[in-house]
Amino acid sequence: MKTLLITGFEPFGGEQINPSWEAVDRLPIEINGYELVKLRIPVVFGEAAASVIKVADEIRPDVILCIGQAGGRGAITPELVGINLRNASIPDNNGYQPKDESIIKGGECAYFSTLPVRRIADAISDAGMPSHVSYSAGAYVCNDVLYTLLSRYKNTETRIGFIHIPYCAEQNKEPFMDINDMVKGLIVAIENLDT
Ligand code: PCA
Repeated sequence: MKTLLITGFEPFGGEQINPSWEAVDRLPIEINGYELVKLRIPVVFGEAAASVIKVADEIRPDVILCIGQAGGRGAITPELVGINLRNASIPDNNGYQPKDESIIKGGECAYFSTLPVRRIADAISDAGMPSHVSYSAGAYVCNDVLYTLLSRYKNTETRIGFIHIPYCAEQNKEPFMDINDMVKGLIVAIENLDT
């Protein structure tokens, strides 16, 4: 059995819930030969990635897949790239609001995800949920996690990916997606982690 470390975020930006954790929490614990280890992580620059790495050091997962909310998007969007930039339009949950900072000073500008993002997006679409590859995870905490993990696990066997999902119905925002469809989409993603 392989191990998948899968994360969702706590709420942020005045929301009561974060659909990323709601969806991760609803996933079965075994999919496609992967045992899932679920982790709820803080919306805090630096700390979010550190909390993932701490658990990954213990359990040594084959894949780390992080899920985040992308308000304004209407589709499930696997991220192709993480960039070495922090720029926040709202403070994180620790009150920190960086403007045009590096995540890792002197680090590479960007890294590509080491998951088959095109295949994952196509498979989710084929299963009936809107999905497409995204070429920017933004410059907030989600990108912070993706870039930091890609840097930490470069040239290792551990593969890294990030998927943004829309608001869910309970948040009363548009556009939104039914949480059950997001769960279905994530299951399809996990079924397509291996090329
Ligand atoms: N979305 C934010 C951070 C936490 C989350 O769920 C983002 O896109 O950066």
